[in-house]
Amino acid sequence: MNSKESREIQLHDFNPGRDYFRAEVLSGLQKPQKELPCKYFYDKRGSLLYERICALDEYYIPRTEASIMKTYIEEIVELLGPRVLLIEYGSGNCAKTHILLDYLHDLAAYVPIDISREQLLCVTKQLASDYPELEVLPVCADYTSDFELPVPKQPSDRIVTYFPASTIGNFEPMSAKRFLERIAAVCGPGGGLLIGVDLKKNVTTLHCAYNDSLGVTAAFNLNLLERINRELDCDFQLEWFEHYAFYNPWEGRIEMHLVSLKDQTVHLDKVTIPFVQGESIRTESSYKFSLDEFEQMAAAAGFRVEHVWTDEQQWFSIQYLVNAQRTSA
Ligand code: AVJ
Repeated sequence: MNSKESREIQLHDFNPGRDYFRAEVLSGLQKPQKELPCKYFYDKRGSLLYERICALDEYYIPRTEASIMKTYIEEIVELLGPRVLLIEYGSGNCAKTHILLDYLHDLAAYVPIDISREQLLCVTKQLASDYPELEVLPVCADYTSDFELPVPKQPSDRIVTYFPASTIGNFEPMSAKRFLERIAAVCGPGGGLLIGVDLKKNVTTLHCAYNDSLGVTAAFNLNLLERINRELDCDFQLEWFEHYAFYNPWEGRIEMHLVSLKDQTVHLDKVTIPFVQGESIRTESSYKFSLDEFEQMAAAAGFRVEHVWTDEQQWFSIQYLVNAQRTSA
């Protein structure tokens, strides 16, 4: 067996499966404010549409985060230290991770976690050829639910968790705190969390970022209904729903909705779900933070903010959080 074969990628699969998907969709559509979990955006087509969103001028997050990472990469890897076990939540196409993998010295192993199995397998194969010496341990899971982390062959000096792209903004505040607490437990006393946090800014920029002129975000949003029709045998008529995203200043979040353009009913299994004209399904929240707000949320979850890097306009931040018990690095 040659070395290529021995590096066959073993996927640690905790994907919750269709029944869990059906149950979450049914309970969301029966709430007074109908809602659908945004994690289900990322089927094969959804992941491709998200990549297209990341290339849009209006959607400033990826390029701003990448520019901060490129500017401060030496400082960042200095702070993370050697022989790190890097665990990434929501690795997606790993485009953001390459710069870390290039600079982090003698990485013990890399654990990409994502709910999109196809993309995870394809990305992991690419990583195996880009970084032949690196042990890559992919985990297909809904990281908001329970799953087991794989154990790398090599020992590591510390665990660094990586959560870029301000996906933390998709959690409601209490769930965000609970999720950060779970990550703090994974990091342990000597570890840390490198996280991307989108900051509050002028509303026009935010509005345009989620209502791009090419309609890619609208397609990304509507694709969720197409997926539910295909995988759960539902009968949403997509032409009778419209993408609607706005900034909610009271909550400090972007809200994405699908608005029903007429009175209609949708059927899932034997359940009939009525919609009145103008009624919406909330499909995503994207909270935007001030540095103080995020520091307070991190502290409530047992983290201390060790360092913050931002772009000149303070539109976005990359933050390194360490266990609050730990005295400074
Ligand atoms: C990557 C999940 C953070 O909330 O901005 C992009 C997803 N939604 N355009 C975000 C998204 C609409 C994005 N996250």
